[in-house]
Amino acid sequence: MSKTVILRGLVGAASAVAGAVALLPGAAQAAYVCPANAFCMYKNLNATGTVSVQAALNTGASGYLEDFRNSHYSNGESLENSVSSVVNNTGGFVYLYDEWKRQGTWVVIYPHSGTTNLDNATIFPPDGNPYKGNYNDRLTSAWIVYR
Ligand SMILES: [Ca+2]
Repeated sequence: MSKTVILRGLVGAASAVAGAVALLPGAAQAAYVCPANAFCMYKNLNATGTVSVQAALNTGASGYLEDFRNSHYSNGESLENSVSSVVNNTGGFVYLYDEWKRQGTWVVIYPHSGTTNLDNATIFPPDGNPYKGNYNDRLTSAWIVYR
């Protein structure tokens, strides 16, 4: 390999590193703000961390996601068993489930309710009375319903 080729390679690598750094969010960068009329799911509490704004839950009409294994955050990670907070800026009721296909226990997120952390939620069992519990990192399906 000639000296010229090696130098070109080094310059290319340096440019790639500079480009990657420019794309990385800064540590102090504000969390993604969920837009008006949108429903957003966040990996961390208090509407922080990587975010997911799923098309099926953001049409302005009722819709659902049956299996979070097929859905992802903006950084590419799976939603399955990892959502910690949600923001509901829509006029719909959002039902969040801990099993696929809207099965198992569920949590209700009321219309225009802003940020909800799932670590201290009111959980509804399929039968019996609702209770307070930890729903953090448990979501696997969701349903938005406009009444
Ligand atoms: Ca989480």
